[in-house]
Amino acid sequence: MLNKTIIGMSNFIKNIFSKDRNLNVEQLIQKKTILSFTFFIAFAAFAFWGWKWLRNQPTESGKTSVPLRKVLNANEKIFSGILSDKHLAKTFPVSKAVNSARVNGYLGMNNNFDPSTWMMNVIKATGDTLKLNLDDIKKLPKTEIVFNFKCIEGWSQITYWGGIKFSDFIKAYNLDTEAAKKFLGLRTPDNGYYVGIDMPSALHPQTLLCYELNGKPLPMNQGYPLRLIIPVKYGVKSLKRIGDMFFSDSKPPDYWADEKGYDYYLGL
Ligand SMILES: Nc1nc2c(c(=O)[nH]1)N[C@H]1C(S)=C(S)[C@@H](COP(=O)(O)O)O[C@H]1N2
Ligand SMILES: [Mo]
Repeated sequence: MLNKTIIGMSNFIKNIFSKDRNLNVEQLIQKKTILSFTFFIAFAAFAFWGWKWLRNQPTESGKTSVPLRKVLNANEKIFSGILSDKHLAKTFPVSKAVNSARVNGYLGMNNNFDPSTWMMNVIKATGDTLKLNLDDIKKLPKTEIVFNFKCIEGWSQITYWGGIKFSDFIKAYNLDTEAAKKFLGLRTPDNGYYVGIDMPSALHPQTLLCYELNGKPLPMNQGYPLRLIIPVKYGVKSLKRIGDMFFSDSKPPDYWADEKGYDYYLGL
């Protein structure tokens, strides 16, 4: 009995290493089955090991692991170049826009805000600050856009906005030195919400400093008196109620990228 088993086993092993042509159909099927099973187990073990390895890698301030972050950063590089700054977002006739646009996100929109004293602080490269009120903004040619506003949470809405082109604003206030930096930083007056935007996307012809929704002044909870509208990015980047604006070559703090590890660019 034991002998039989040993002979059986040794034949079995021998068959695995035999050339196919020396085997009968049954032995051949057995060999192929064993081999594919072995490869399957080896692959699964390898994948599991890889996954364990990835999970045990250090994280940058407790978020995405470093190797994964490297891949995401590489993706960012590729997509921040291809998307956002080159193409135009699709636009629609005003009749397609919703009458009451959804309100989403209240960070930095605190109730103590006093609109009568609002000014936008444009912090220049030299360090001095240009203070502008809404009339200074409204002096520039008005641009309107109707586009599909997309939130990263999964909803989208065709909405109708009015304001000035960010690129016109840069020209009108001689901010070329500032616009030569790599990033634009924005924050609310209370610093409760903040975003960073790559300069090519900020200068994109559809990016607006926006003061109107549906032909009327922005409602309070949609960023009165002035917000960003940047159709080539997800909604998170369209900061409501601009307080400060600054320019830098390094990535400005960005609420969702810093807090949740979201992609920094969020281009569409
Ligand atoms: N100040 C401020 N701006 C903000 C947010 C926020 O929480 N606070 N949320 C962002 C997100 S996630 C989206 S989708 C849009 C929503 O703009 P809406 O309220 O006009 O729909 O605003 C963006 N700008
Ligand atoms: Mo959003």
